[in-house]
Amino acid sequence: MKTAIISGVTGQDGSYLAELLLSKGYEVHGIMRRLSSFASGRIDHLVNSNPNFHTYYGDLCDGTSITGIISDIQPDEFYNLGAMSHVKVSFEIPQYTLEANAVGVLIVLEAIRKFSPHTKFYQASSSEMFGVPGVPAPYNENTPMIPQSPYGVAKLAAYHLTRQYREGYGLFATTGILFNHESPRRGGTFVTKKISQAVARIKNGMQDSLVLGNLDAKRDWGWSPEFVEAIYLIMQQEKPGVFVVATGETHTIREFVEEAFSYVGLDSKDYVRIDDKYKRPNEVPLLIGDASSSKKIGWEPKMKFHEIVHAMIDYDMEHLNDK
Ligand code: NAP
Ligand code: G4F
Repeated sequence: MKTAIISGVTGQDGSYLAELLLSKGYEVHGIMRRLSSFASGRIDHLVNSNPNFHTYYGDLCDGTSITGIISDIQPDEFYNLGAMSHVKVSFEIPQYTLEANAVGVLIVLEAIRKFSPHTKFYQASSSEMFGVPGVPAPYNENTPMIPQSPYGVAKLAAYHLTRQYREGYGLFATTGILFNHESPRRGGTFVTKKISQAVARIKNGMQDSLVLGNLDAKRDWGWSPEFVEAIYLIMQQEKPGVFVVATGETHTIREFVEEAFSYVGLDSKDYVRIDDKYKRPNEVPLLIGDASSSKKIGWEPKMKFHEIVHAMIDYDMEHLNDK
């Protein structure tokens, strides 16, 4: 039985990846933070029912816990999905963002190097590492990376640490540069989920309006359950490297809003307001990916933009009273 550790197992991708690995016969060890309220809603169904799923308290900012878990389990694979993943919030807590998203990666890599060098390591890199306007699109692993947020800077540092441990120490340290990917499990403060939840609530008379920031930015939105399949494939390659995971299609936030409202028969102009508090000091105006590197290893996206919008709204319509 293969063993894997997932950091960030309580998150969107972590929960789908845990399901995928369990379905492939893995023993899965998830690292979760101790919080004062419950954050395990996405994995409760696994905790209670699957004997091959185990959880541990740990924090990427706490070397003792992470090093202890790695040296005890010495897994075949470590998927590093844990991160302070909100770009706007990273402007408000930049130091913590660097600690969790960059120093945290160093802690994991050092623990693997010292106590479990056979462990394959996957780093969750992000298209937010790109960001300069005027660079020819679509973006791939050779595109210049000049991030526009503390989040992007931290992810770029982690990207280079992963490369350096791969090249310097010969570790299987691999990475996927993933463009935005969504699902019903997306956190409620990311724009897609904020829109889909609001549309469901407005349609049912539970909310009057939706307040957003910049509607002109463009994002390449994919489907999280498909993107974790790419992550798994990247880890199964003979050699570690850099792989871009994207749909190759881009849409403005405005298009997402319009598609969402029109799906339930409403006009977005009647409900959407703009407030500068949701805008960022720096914005990445355009993201569109060239996923040739992932296509070469047999991965292709299937869910289309409008299907993603509709699936998220359908879910939120059915779960109106969920917290
Ligand atoms: P998410 O839903 O926000 O999940 C993030 C996970 O990281 C949560 O389980 C969170 O735990 C955990 N975490 C946060 N700080 C931590 C810390 N200090 N120590 C340990 N765990 C910590 O994010 P996601 O969408 O699943 O994304 C997964 C990874 O891919 C992240 O690294 C993200 O930056 C990266 N990424 C995401 C996208 C995307 O579009 N989704 C694109 C590119 C890259 P709590 O539940 O306790 O908060
Ligand atoms: O949904 P977002 O917050 O995602 P963002 O910033 O693109 O980051 C996500 O994707 C990255 C990959 O490219 C990941 F690495 C990262 O972890 C995260 O998953 O914002 C998308 C766009 C931005 O341009 C933002 O300015 O939507 C715009 N936006 C407009 N109004 C808003 C809002 N974003 C949020 N969160 N909330 C708004 O009210």
